Amino acid sequence: MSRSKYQTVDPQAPPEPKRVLKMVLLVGSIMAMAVILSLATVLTGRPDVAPLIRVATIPEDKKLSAETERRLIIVGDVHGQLHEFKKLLKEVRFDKKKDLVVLLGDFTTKGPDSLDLIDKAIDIGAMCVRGNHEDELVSLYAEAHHLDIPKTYPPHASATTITFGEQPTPTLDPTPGPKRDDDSKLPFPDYSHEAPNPNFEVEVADRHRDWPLAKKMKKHHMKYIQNCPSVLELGNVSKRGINGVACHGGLVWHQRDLEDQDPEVTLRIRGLLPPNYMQPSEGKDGEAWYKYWGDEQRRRPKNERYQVFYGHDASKGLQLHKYSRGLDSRCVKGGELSAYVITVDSKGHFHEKLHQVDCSAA
Ligand SMILES: [Mn+2]
Repeated sequence: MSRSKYQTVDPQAPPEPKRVLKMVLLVGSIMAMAVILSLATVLTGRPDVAPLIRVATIPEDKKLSAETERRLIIVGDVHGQLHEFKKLLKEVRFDKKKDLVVLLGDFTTKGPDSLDLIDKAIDIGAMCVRGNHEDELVSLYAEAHHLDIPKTYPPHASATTITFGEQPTPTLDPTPGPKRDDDSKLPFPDYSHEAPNPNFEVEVADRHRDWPLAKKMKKHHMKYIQNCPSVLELGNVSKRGINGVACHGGLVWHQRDLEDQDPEVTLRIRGLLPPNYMQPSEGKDGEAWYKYWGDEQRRRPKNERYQVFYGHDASKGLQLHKYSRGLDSRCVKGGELSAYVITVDSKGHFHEKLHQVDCSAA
């Protein structure tokens, strides 16, 4: 056999045994490498951290319905108080088969059982919005796993409005940040380089406190938090055609489109500053955002009005107004845990009821 014979291969001819062996070895080693790589990913628990979703809508089959007798159970800041959360579910006679629970953010940190609370939320199919404390956990988790801190999806990008429950397509490059020499020497990350919204203080003490929690978080806990948008549309919540919307802090009245609301603001706002009350504040200065929100809704056609369900403002406590329902009633500080339950009957009438459980018992 001359050498030249190998250079003109007849495609119809059966492959040489040696060539087949080579191919098998090549394919085999590629497959083995892929298995090793994915095993390493599983073992190290290497997470994907996706950007914050601005606006999501609850799926049609989870919206309020007279036929299915589904109820919307909206719960204020739980802060890892699993015991009280279970008590509240019992109090409202939660039915996993038909009811939908929506968590208004800050369901983690401060209290004793943050990760078990997330597991419970997953188990009962609860939906959520991201609180400032979950937002902080995302950045701590990214830091703990040497990932870049994910950005927010830009407004009106195709990926921003998704049906809740779908995993968003991460646009973050999951390339790890610089590896530290010895992870055990890292007491907590250095945040001095961060320049957040100047109106919002960086809660350094909170970050020190929550660093161990972020390191304990498993991939599925992070995935749950990542699926909590900054704003969640709840569908029709009143006979007058008013839509419900959930967010942790609040909304600014002068942004008509929900996608134009700044997520940094919706997670943290408490007040609006003079002179024009468009400038948000997280502190106690200025006027409550919801006063301006209410006035703005009255100026809009009824089908363009929103009733906002929110948490975050423990110092003001329970705040029930026509176009805003503040449900942070200080459970983690020994107050109450609140749930707002909405139902619709066969005549199309909506019913609302507030339920609370005491959080002061040891
Ligand atoms: Mn908060």
